[in-house]
Amino acid sequence: MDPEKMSILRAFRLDGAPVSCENYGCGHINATFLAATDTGRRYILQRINHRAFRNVQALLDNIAAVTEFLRSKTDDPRSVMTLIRTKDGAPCIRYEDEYWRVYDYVGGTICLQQPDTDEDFYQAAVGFGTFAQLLSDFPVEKLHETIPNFHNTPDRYRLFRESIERDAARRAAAVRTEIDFALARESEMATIRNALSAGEIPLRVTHNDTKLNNVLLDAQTRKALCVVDLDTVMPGSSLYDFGDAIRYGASTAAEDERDLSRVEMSLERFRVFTRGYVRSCPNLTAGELELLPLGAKTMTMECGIRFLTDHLDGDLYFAVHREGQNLDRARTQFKLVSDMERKWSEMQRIIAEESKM
Ligand code: GN1
Ligand code: MG
Repeated sequence: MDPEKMSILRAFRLDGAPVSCENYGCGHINATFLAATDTGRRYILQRINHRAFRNVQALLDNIAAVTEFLRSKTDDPRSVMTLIRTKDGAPCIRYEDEYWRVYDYVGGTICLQQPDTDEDFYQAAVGFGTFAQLLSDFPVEKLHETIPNFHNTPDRYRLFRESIERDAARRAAAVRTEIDFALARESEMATIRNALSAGEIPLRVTHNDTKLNNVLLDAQTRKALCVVDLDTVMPGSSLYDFGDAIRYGASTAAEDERDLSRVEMSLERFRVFTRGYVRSCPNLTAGELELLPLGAKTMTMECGIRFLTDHLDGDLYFAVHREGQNLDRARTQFKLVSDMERKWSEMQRIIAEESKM
């Protein structure tokens, strides 16, 4: 094991001495490692990306508050992430200008990149829906915005326009079609933000990054067990969580698929996720239910412009493993948006049917 990680791990209150530490998972922002000790215990070690999360203390305060709250509502310790403190009692350590933290590893779980079956996706909805439901009486004003304006779609458009103007990596001319596709939908994409500002839909504690791989399923029962990746838990809208989950998990292909003919939004997956989400978070208002299809479209569009912005900037934010990967990601998102537009009336019908049950 490299000596740097060894001494970082040693700063935490682990059960046993660290013996191994390997790359883990496929997040685009933080660096994640799976560590083990000589007693056989496993831990998740993460280097927090403090260029994305500017206020690491605020982020850790949020996580501590939310996990404590969730723990008070459940008997199953595996269902909530546990932050491990350092030997000094701190929630992270600073090591050469980087921040590191450790979580208990939740064993006996599976983490999927795509649902194997509809039931898996239903369980993801139960995981995220239950998370929202359990946090519905958490005092939302106590949470910091760990990334200001994270799902403020009009602001994402503002940054997108600035990147087009700047054209730092000289890539704008080659992606004019994609740019025009996004700009043509700009005004519609402000609807949710406006509804939230006008108080037409409630501000809630939301996860804000509800990719399928951010909910762990129990390996034996294959039921939703634990919601992970809590860095973006902050005040938001249920439409963000619903929408982001559809964007990722209802797609028939990977987020960076290059063959766009394989990318579609599955109506069957849309239905099962809706069913799981509305059943496990039954206090969604009529206003929220009506906007669910637009939640899916807005989050998909927003993620697409974030990928395209980063492509224009020269790949500074999302980790890329090959040239053009952010552009490929943007294109899958735009393909999904087009597909949703084609399937719009069916999406609305599904919401009406599933929210009556
Ligand atoms: C990032 O960290 P990860 O990979 O779970 C991003 C999300 C995007 C997602 C796209 C803090 O999530 O907002 O939807 O990539 N997280 C942050 O795959 O920007
Ligand atoms: Mg993640």
